[in-house]
Amino acid sequence: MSATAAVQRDPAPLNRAEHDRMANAIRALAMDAVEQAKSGHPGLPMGAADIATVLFTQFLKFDPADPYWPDRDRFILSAGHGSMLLYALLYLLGYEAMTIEQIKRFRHLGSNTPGHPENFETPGVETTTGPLGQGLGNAVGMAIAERHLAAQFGDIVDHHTYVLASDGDLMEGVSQEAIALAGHLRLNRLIVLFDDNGISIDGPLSLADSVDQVKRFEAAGWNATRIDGQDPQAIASAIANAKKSDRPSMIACKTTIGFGAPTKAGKASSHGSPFGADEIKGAREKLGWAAAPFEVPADILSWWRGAGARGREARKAWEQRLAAVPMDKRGEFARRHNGDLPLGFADAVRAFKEKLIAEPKDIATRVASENALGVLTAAVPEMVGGSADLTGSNNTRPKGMAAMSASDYAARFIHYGIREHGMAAAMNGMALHRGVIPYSGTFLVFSDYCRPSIRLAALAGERVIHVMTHDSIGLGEDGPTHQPVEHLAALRAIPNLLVLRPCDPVETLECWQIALEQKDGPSVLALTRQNLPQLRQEMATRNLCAAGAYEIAPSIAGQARVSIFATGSEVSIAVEAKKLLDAKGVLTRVISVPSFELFALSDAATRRAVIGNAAVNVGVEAAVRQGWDAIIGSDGVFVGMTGFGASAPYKDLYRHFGITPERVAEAALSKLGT
Ligand SMILES: Cc1ncc(C[n+]2csc(CCOP(=O)(O)OP(=O)(O)O)c2C)c(N)n1
Ligand SMILES: [Mg+2]
Repeated sequence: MSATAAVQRDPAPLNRAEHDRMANAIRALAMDAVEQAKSGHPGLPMGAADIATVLFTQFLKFDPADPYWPDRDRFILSAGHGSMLLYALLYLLGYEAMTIEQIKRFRHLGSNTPGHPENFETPGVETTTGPLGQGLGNAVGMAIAERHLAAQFGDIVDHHTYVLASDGDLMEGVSQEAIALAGHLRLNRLIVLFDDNGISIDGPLSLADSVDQVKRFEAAGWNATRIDGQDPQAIASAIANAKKSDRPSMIACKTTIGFGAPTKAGKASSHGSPFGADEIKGAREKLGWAAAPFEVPADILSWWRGAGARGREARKAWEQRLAAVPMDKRGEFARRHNGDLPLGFADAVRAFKEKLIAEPKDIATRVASENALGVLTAAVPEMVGGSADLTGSNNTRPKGMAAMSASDYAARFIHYGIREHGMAAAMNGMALHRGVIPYSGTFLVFSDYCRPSIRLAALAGERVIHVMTHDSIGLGEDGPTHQPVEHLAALRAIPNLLVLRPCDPVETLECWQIALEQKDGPSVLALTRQNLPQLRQEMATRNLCAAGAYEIAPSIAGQARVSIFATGSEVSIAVEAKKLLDAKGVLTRVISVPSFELFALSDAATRRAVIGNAAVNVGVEAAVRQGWDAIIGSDGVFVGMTGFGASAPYKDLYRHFGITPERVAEAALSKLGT
């Protein structure tokens, strides 16, 4: 039997000696790369090498020749610190981009082997992990996307999502949200391999944890089991069973961190630092690994490459299945997978904008968003909405949108439950899976509960859209616990995140258009609870919000002495203030600033023209000043919040905190010295 044929027996286990040598190749590469980089985490790759070898040689459906094949199984290394496990696998399996040179340059600038896995750097890496728990949350979203698309497209979508999760992943709170959601939706294509090594950085897990993880998963509706994670037969039969389950599965694989290291195995000291020459020498002896650093014996490499070639047939078979799908459906699948919006999208936006102009309405922007969603979700069938138990408040469920459940995966609205973090992490996974555009709903103040996932969406360049309503003291009586004041500034601080705060129904539609067209990054739509006047009453085919800032109310004659910049609900206050100032002969203009980020992207001349050269610049936003100086200058006047809000009807709050047209006009006049 040839070496290649040996690994093509599927899913029968390899013989033990072959298995051990293949797993040891991972261990050796991990030790060597960490040693050379003088930093990194050898413990996890060494402990989990047996799990990975069984999964990748016998079960995982993938093809290194086409890393983005839509129907591949997804493998998520949630414990991103174990990145060398993944890089070793990609190299051994024959992913072209993962050369031994890249492994040698682990953790160095410009390599595709960064400290923690980044999907945008490395073909074969499905998501960006490192912050523990996020990968597990992403995987739930991928498993949702898989079931959803399978329900819509049939057997051209038919794959599993596997996760390798560590103690840390399961200790993080977000894992509870993810697990509960997956169990509830009975995502049986989701299989979590728990690297149950009982060790974290501080030492044995017993220092800080005594949860029975198997019982915990079972309580959430999973199929869960415990095995010896160093025994390839046990691993293979547990995965085979999990694939038959009607629920998501968790396999607690008892492993030894740093397996093979003579003095550090089983200890926290193997977690996150190079072993040193002596320990590596001892490990090589113990594992029977005689090859030089970064060398993999030819027979072992060819077994691995054989395992890498295993999925080619499956991909070809899939291509045939796809070819048999009627052309329009196939085209639709490809469009969604590529992330291109439907051809009719721009027309749908324009037609709806004309309608908004023809029938102006003084409504809250959250209601304007619901109205826009009615049109947009009809035009863009890949939009999958949701809310973290605030559906009626966030207005994210347009009429007629059915709720997803274990018996209806084709439905497009997800009741995420009170799980903002799990929701945001799952949305990242949905976007990375491709084929869906997820949008969510919660209150803006709870963006804090989503923030770690929003940050990763921004880093990884994922199109997820967060609808965040109740975006200021304007929410009123619920009081300061629910009134965001620093959140706009905090979100604007995240690179590659668009923060969009529209002022009326037309801007709301434009902001939705921007968010949907933003293929390589996330957006937050900050929307009001309270009604606002419709300020935009003239048709503009162009998306005015796309400039980030534009003059919404020009000076009535000649040069303005005051420029008022405002966002969202404060734009109408600015327009009222302008009337007061104009009446006093102080010519004023108003600039709506729906997005600081987009404005910052405009060229300097455009920015200068929009900012203008009035004697006084005033900024108005019911939030803290941080970030505003870039627009109004450090000598600009800011009317907003300086601390937390209060509980009262919203009009009383605006008066109480001095965010009124009168106060804005006074502030401008006093700065003018008149
Ligand atoms: C949210 C988050 N907090 C802290 C860390 C830093 N950190 C990296 S690994 C780790 C825990 C290591 O334990 P475990 O998850 O069991 O991994 P193992 O040591 O077994 O490989 C911690 C605290 C992190 N990566 N993410
Ligand atoms: Mg551990």
